[in-house]
Amino acid sequence: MPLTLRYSPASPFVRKVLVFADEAGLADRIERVATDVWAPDTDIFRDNPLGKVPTLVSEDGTFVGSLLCCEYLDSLQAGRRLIPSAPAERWPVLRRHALADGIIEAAVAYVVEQLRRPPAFVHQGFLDRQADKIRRALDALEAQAGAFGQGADLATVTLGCALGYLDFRLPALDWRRARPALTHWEADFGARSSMVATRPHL
Ligand SMILES: N[C@@H](CCC(=O)N[C@@H](CS)C(=O)NCC(=O)O)C(=O)O
Repeated sequence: MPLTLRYSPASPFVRKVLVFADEAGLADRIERVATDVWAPDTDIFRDNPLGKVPTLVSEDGTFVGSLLCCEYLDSLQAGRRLIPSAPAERWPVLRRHALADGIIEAAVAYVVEQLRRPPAFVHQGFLDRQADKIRRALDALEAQAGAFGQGADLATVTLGCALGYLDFRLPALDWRRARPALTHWEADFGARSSMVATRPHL
């Protein structure tokens, strides 16, 4: 049975699952079903009561949320795990993942506030709060960038997608400024075929 991914080409959370699948050698098994979760007649609720992408439908059930999708994909692959199980590797990867995932979460909240609300209701204080979260998390990751390496794991995949989303939706944030280590890391990681094949678009 194929793995069916409810998918949107602009979603960084979906991209995370696609890059993870590719890095795990499972890209061929994923069947994408284009899904506009914002369309009034969307049928996403059939698979996900929360109305979100990514949602991964498999013979083992439906997986909701990017982390769970990645965990499931990792369990299907025979190679090196992208979510390590040995504690010495596992906790650093999961801690970095939480920061990178939080950047995506804040960036998506920013974009939704800006694009989905009538302009008169957009709350500048809310936008500033999200931008501050992003900046602080980037600074924390900048300080750790030496430990990332160029290999793919849950954290690096998520960080690559977070930075790609900032370029795509929030270029004015200028995340590269004063962050040379992340800039250098992203230039290499962003050139991986899994990243190039999943560049966000509308
Ligand atoms: N924590 C979830 C967040 C997923 C999410 O927020 N997806 C957005 C698209 S980027 C969505 O479907 N939003 C629709 C909504 O919030 O109703 C994950 O890791 O997958």
